[in-house]
Amino acid sequence: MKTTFQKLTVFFTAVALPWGCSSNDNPAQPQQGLVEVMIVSNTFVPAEVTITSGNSVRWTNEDDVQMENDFHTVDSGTAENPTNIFTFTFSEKDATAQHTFNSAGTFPYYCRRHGETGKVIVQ
Ligand SMILES: [Cu+2]
Repeated sequence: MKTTFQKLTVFFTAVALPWGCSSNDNPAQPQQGLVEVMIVSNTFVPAEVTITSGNSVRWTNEDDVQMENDFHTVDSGTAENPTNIFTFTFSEKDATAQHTFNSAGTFPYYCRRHGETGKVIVQ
């Protein structure tokens, strides 16, 4: 009886492991409320966020652009095809801007100064 129980324990541990891994890593799960994106070293972090329609993304510039007389932008669309839904310029550290996404879709954006890109997926 004890031997059977031990075999069952091993069996369930083995099958439960892949499920545990997948539930810890689910990038498609939409975020609610105000979702934060940082601009760090000319990179959007995270570069892709998934939110539910009606929620907002807030970008914060963490780069010390003021000292270098530089800036970042968050412009909707791509450098080849700007969509002019939103355009923000960040000319100092800790500057923020936010946009509320009220319709589903995939919204790429980019910095027209350096070319870094990001994406908001609205579900
Ligand atoms: Cu930039």
